[in-house]
Amino acid sequence: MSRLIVISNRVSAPTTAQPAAQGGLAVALTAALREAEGIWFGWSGETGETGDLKFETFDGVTSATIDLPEQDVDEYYDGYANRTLWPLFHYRLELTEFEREFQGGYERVNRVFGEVIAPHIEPDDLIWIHDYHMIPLGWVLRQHGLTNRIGFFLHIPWPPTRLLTALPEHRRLVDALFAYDVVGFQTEEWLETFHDYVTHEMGGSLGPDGAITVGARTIRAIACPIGIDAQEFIANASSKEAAATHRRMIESSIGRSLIVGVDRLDYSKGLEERFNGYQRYLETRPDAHANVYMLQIAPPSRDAVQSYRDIRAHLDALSGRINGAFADIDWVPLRYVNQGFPRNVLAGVYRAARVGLVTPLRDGMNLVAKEYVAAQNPDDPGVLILSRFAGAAAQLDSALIVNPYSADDIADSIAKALAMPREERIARWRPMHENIVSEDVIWWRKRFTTALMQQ
Ligand code: GDG
Repeated sequence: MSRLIVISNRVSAPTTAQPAAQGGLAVALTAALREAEGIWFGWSGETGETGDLKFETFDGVTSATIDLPEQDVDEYYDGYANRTLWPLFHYRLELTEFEREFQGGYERVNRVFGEVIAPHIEPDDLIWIHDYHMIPLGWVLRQHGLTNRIGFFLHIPWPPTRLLTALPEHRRLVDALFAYDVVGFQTEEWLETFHDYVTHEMGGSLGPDGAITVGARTIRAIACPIGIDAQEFIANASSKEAAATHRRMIESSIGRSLIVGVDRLDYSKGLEERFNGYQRYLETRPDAHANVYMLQIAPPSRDAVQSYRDIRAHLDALSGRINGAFADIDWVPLRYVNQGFPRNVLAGVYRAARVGLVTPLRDGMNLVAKEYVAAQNPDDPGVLILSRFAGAAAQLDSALIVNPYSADDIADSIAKALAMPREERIARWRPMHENIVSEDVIWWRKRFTTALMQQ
């Protein structure tokens, strides 16, 4: 059996410092690495001289990391990845920064990764590279003479051609994708926008089974939606900790229905628009005040980047205004919490919530939507309100689908969700649950690696 090599910006395999794999992706890839005796390569998250790879084998899985000098972190990670590609690929041209140094740092770090990783690759290893931080890495590895099967999976949206062409050197970035054998996107929609670029900007042609030819090179591009570790999450939801959290939420809500949001603090998640939608609900339904409250969990992320500090300040002010305007002596309409919680606590929160509000402005997939569904009580499930612009909406189409830019649409959907009879809640929840169980993260991993092996 070939070994599996995973390469991503950060490694989330279990280590001595972090003994349990965190999150579905980590769990799925860790299981595959353990079976295939593979290695997970990436940045350690530490700043320092690059030096040699540090290997650690823990619980049957080997991870190998390097440190990066401060300049590389600034230009590659905070710069090109998070100030150029992330906003551009989430359709936020006005937040996108175009600096030549960022691109230089990005390509330099990808070259460094290639140099340090290539000597550890064996001829029949299957290589799977993840996400926008590492787009050129397959090409770099080819320059080192590797002829292995190499796949790339993009976790975020693929932007429309007219947006992507705003990126200086966009063609160079996309050309690099043609070093892979298989390129995976979260949804058919992102795959179609990729096709559009290839046919209009590169003169490429589309063939059967996802084949795409540009010049002499043919690759395969597929839609391969990521799932969650459904069994793990269902078990989480019935754990002791989840039950204790559930009780705590019910007690503290004194009979009011809970609406929950859980997101990294990121402008792509539509938090400001969500708060505005909730505010519209409170303004237009004064009779409902006694019956409802909202909890937004939003652990801060990427706070080295100014646009993230800005969104945080906006949300602080907005949540304060909403509570100032609507709170009563015994009721706070919005609990806004800037910290992370363990996964089984989250599962208990999801289960206690009558409504899951997931309203990103643009999202590759959105795993919170899937986790919310997985955590529900089958006999009395809550209602998922889901943005049409989340990749997850293609699979979870029996959710209440909303336009996240419309405060009225969000407000009306909250009202509809809270009034929804149990039979309708069950009828909407069941097909979503079936999808989450059948197309889980293991299914995703197998689908991608099978495509890669067949190529
Ligand atoms: C990218 C793409 C795509 C959140 N708060 C806490 C916590 N979380 C966990 C959630 C969920 C994960 O973080 C977030 O995943 P998302 O999919 O919602 O979003 P991104 O971080 O933007 O992920 C996205 C994903 O990659 C996978 O391909 O779906 O579109 O943007 O699992 O539960 N976890 C814990 N405490 C928290 O407070 N433990």
